[in-house]
Amino acid sequence: MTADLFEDFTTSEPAQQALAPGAVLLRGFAREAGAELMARLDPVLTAAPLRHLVTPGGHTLSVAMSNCGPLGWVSSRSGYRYQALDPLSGRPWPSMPESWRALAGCAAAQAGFDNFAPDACLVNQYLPGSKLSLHQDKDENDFSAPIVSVSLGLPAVFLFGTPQRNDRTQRYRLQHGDVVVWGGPARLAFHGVAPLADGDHALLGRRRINLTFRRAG
Ligand code: MD3
Ligand code: FE
Repeated sequence: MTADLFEDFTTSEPAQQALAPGAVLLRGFAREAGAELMARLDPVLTAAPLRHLVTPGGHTLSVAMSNCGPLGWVSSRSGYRYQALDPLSGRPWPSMPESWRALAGCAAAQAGFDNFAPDACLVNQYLPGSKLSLHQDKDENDFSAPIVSVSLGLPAVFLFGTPQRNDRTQRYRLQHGDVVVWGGPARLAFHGVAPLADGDHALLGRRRINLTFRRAG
């Protein structure tokens, strides 16, 4: 009871936690920068609105997505790919905010990946009930670069397995400001997000935003 009550305030949770070989959780790494990161979100989403992508199998994703940076990840009936133009507007994706790029670079360096130079940032918006099924991120050209993920807003239960789909998964609760760096042997691990529970976050309201920084090209 007492432990639950003070979960967020104890120092029993180390600031840097290895979830698996190559996967480093930096609890609260983006917490202080949260408001600044969010201030850059509106202009990005005005230029490239959130949309529900369709998978090659014909399913519509419950997570709404957009991108910024030189390349953006898109899905359609014809497949998954990174491309320089937003298919909605026919124009380049908005540029990656400097504060976003800097935070991702610092997190990667903290986890042991120097000189991380992301050329794509996928923006995921979860509303209550949104989920992401177990998948691998393998549309990037260079698997030696890590992926850096930044969680903002409502907490989510994140599922994390191995490069074998049927291996059992670990569950972690990712909260506002948590950053995870996925590199090395964790880079091709299967992962997903359980349906988002409803709630009301002081800064973001009834949603969760996840930013993933990638070296795609
Ligand atoms: C582990 N996003 O955008 S972030 C995705 O919370 C994605 O929106 C989830 O999976 C989200 O592709 C999870 C954590 C994450 C991102 C990429 C990974 C974990 C990863 C790539 C390899 C291994
Ligand atoms: Fe993923």
